[in-house]
Amino acid sequence: MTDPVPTEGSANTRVRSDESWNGTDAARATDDAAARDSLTSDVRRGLARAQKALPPKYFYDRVGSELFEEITRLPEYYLTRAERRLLLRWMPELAQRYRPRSLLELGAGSGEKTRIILRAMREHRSADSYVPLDISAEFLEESAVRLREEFPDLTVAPLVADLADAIIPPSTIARPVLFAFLGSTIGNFDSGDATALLRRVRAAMQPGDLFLLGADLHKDPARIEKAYNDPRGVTAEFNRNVLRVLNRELGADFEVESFSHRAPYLVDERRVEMHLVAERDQLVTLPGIGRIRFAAGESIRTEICCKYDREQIEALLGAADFAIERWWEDGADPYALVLARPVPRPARVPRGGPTPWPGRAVIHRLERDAREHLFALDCGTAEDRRIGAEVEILLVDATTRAPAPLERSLEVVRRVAARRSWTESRSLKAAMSEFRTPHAGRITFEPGGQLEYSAPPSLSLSELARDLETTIDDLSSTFAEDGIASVSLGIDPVTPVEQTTLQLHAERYRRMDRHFNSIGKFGARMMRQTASMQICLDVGDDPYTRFALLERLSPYVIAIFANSPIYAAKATGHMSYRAHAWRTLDPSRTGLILDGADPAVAYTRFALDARTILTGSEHEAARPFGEQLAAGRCRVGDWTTHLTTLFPEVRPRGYFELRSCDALVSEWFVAPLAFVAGLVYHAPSAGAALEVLGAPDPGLLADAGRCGLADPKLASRARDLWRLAREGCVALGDAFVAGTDVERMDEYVRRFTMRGRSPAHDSLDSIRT
Ligand code: AVJ
Repeated sequence: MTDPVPTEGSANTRVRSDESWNGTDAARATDDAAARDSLTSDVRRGLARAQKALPPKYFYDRVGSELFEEITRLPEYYLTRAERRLLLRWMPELAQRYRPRSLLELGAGSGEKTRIILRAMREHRSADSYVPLDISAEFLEESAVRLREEFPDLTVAPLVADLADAIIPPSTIARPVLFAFLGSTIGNFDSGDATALLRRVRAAMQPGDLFLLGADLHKDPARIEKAYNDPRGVTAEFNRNVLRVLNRELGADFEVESFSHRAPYLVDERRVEMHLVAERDQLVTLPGIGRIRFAAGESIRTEICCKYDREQIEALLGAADFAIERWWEDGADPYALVLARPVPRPARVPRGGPTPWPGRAVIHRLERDAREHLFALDCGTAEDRRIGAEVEILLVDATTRAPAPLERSLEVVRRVAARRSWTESRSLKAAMSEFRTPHAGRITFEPGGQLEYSAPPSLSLSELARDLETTIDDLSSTFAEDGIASVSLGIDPVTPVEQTTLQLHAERYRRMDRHFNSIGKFGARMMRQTASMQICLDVGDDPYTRFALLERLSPYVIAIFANSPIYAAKATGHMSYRAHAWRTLDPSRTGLILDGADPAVAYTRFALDARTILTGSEHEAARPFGEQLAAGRCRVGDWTTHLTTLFPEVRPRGYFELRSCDALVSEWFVAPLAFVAGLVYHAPSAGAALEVLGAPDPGLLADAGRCGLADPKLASRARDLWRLAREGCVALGDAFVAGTDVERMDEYVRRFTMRGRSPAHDSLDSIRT
C-alpha cells in the first residue's frame, strides 16, 4: 500500500526548533467523482457554445505536463527563459527587502522557478513554508517530495484546489506570504475572469503579504506566433493532448489525429488563440454529454494567451485592490515580473435584509482547512509526544503592589538577557521588545505588563519542567533585586481593574480592549490582570479523540489547579476567578466546543460564529465572522488572524493548546504537566480517563471554576484521574518523566487534591488569618 502522506518528509518538517508546532500537512487525494463531474459539465458547456471551447486547465495530465515542459525548452518559446532571468535577477532583492516567510504558488509548475524563489528566500533566513496550489494532487505530491529533499526545514503543504475557487491559505501559514502567479498563466483568462481571479488572491491576503505576477508583454507579432507554432510540432501535440484527456477521462471517441493545431496571434485583441481544427466532418460521442458534430474546418478554441502592456496590468491589478510595488522587465524578450501589494478597499456600507452567511462551498473549504491544519488529521503518529508550555507571571511593585510599569520590567529582563545570551527583538504583534533564548524559548510581555515565557516543545517532560523552573526563578529573583515582585497566581489579587492601564498599545490590543469593554469588565481584567499556564501537546494519530479528552479534562484542570480566588483584596466566591474572567469576557469566543461528530466542523462553526475583533470597522458593533465574510466586510484572508482571537479552553492549531490552568509557583509546574501528559500520552490511561469522565457536561466548566473540588463527584473523579495520570507517567518511562518529578507530583496530590484542596485554599486561608 502506498501512503499518500510521505511520513519521512513530514517528520522532517515537524521537529523544527522554533514554532515547530505548525508543522505538517500533506495533500489529500482528490475526490475523483467530483473531479469527473466538473470535467463533464465544463466540457458540456464549452462544446455547446457557438465557438466551441475547452478550458485550458485540462491540458495538464501527466503527458500534457511533460509536453508543456518540452515547450518551455523550445528555442522559440521565450516566456519561460525570460521569466527565469527576471527571477534570478530580482528575487534576491525582493527576499532581502520584504522577507516573506512563506510562498503560496498558484499552479505549481515543474519546480524550477519555485526553487529560484525559495533559494532566495532561504538566503535571507525566511523560507518557512511552501504552499503549491494545483488541481492535480498527484503532481503536487511528487513535487512536494522533491522539494522536501532540497529544503528539509521547509514545511511543504500542498493545496489541492481549482483556481476558480476561493483561495484559503493554511491557517497555520507563517506571514508575510508571497503569493506567486507565474508563467503568464494569467494570460489564459480574459479580463473579466482575470480580475475575478486576482480578487480571490487579494481576498486571501493580509497586510504585509505580497503578490508576484509574471506576464508576457505585447511585442513583434511574428516573434509571438513562432512561440506557439514550433516547427517540431510540440505545441501541436500539447494542444491535441486535451482530446486524449477527454477520451480517457470521459470515454469520448475523438479521432485525435484528425484535428490540426492553429495558433494565430490576434494583434487587435492582443492574444494568441489556440484552436484545434477538425479536418473533416465527424460525430463524436461523449458519454454523459451526448453526440457532438464537427463540420470540416470547424474549430475548438482550447486556450487564449493574452499579451499585455503596463497600463493593462495596472488596470487589472487596480480593479482587484492591488498597487504595483515594483515592475521588472526583461528587455531581450519583453516580459514583466510585477510585485504588487494589497491596498485596502473602502469599507462597504452594510445593507439590510436577511443575515448573510457564507455559501456551502466556502464553509466546506474552511472545514477542510481545520481538518488538515488545525487538527492536523493524518499527520501525526502515536509516537509524537512533545510537550510544551507557556507560563505567565504578574509583575507588581513589591511595596505598593501596583502593576509594575513595563519600562521598569523591561530593564530587568534586559539584565537577565545579557547574562543568559538572550537576544532582543521587536515583536510586531505587541509593538514591544521580546527575547529569544539560545534554545528557542521566547519571553514576551502581555498587555497589562505580565511576563510570559514560552518554552520550546520537548520530548521530555522533565526537561521542559527544568527549563520552565530555572527561567522563571532566574527572572523572579532578578525582579526581586529591583523591587518588583513576581506573583504566580491566576489573577492580580490586589488592584481593581479601574486602577490598571493597558501597557501595550499595539493595534491588536487596543481593538481587543475596545471590543471586550463593550461587553463588560472581564475582558480588561483578563488582558491586564490574569496569568495562566498553557500546556501544548501533539495531536497524535487520533486528533479527534485527543481533542475530546482534553476538552473533558479542562474543568478538572481548572478545579485541581485553581489559584485565583481573590480579587481587589476580597474573596470572589470563585476558586479560579481567572477562569470566570475568561468564560465571561465574550462567550462567542471562549469555552468548550464539546466536539459533536466532527470537531473540525464544530470548530469551524465556532470560529464563524465568533465576533470579529481585528477585522472590519473598529467603530461598528462586532458581528460574527461568517456574517462579515458573507457581507464582504472582511475577507477569507482575515480568517487566520481571526483564529488568533479565539480563546477556547482547548485550541487546535496543528497541536493542542490547553488553556485552563491558573498560573502556579514554579515548584508546582511539574504537576499539571504530568497530570495532562500522563493521561494523554499513555493510551491505556487515555482510554480509562475517557471512561471516568463520561459524557461531556456543559455546566461543569463553570462549577469547576467556582467550587473547585468542593463537589464530591468532581473530587472523586479527580483522584481517579490522578491515579491514571501517575500510571501513564510511570509507563512513559524515566526519560519522559524522571522519578523525582513523579514524586513531586505525588506531593502535590497529597497536599492538595487528596484533601479536596487546590492552591486557592492557601490564598483564602491567608486572608482569613
Ligand atoms: C502555461 C498558459 C503560460 O500561454 O504560453 C504554451 C501555455 N500554450 N504553448 C502559455 C502554452 C501553448 C502557456 N501557459
